[in-house]
Amino acid sequence: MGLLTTLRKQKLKDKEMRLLMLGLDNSGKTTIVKQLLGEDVKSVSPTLGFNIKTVEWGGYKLNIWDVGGQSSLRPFWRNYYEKTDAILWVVDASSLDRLQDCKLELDKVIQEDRLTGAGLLILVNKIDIISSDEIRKTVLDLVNDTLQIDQITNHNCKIMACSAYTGENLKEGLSGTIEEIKQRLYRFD
Ligand SMILES: Nc1nc2c(ncn2[C@@H]2O[C@H](COP(=O)(O)OP(=O)(O)OP(=O)(O)O)[C@@H](O)[C@H]2O)c(=O)[nH]1
Ligand SMILES: [Mg+2]
Repeated sequence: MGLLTTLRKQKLKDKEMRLLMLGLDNSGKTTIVKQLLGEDVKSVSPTLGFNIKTVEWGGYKLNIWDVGGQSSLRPFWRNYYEKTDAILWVVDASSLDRLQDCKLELDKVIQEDRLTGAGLLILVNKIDIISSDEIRKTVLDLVNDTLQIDQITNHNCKIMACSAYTGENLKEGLSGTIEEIKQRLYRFD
């Protein structure tokens, strides 16, 4: 039996998924993981390397790789691509002036061969700072247009506004991505 077949069989047995969380620094990646783990969301500091956290999700083990997003750390992102089932790309709704930078980085990531086939969930985080539904929609449209989501064809891409502070939309957003991974990887269960 080849190594890849063995790895796949082990993965099926363990019911594991590997989620890679990326995005510019300060967008809220670590805070999102804390919210998912039920930890205190108000005590975070910039990630200088990476953290791996495991979240139980309906009988599945989600291994979430949370990687620091500062520009000096971005060249290291490629070290984490292997065997990724989905990319969680976090956008900062309070820092829309950085959207072009965000687009440049996202483009590099989605063109990576090693990430081909991985799902892509764009989480527009910190939506709690905007209470008006109309402005929220305007922000989502702006992110959608600037990141040119419609033109992403090599990944199954979804976009969702969320808040790591309140937890709003976080589980709903993730569940779609997890269902999509299940159908791809575990369809013979
Ligand atoms: N208002 C609001 N602030 C948030 C939210 N999520 C994160 N923050 C704040 O944004 C800042 C950055 O959060 P982090 O989780 O450290 O961001 P990060 O993306 O992990 O940053 P790096 O590790 O440097 O890549 C912190 O001050 C958080 O408290 C949110 O949903 N709403
Ligand atoms: Mg972090």
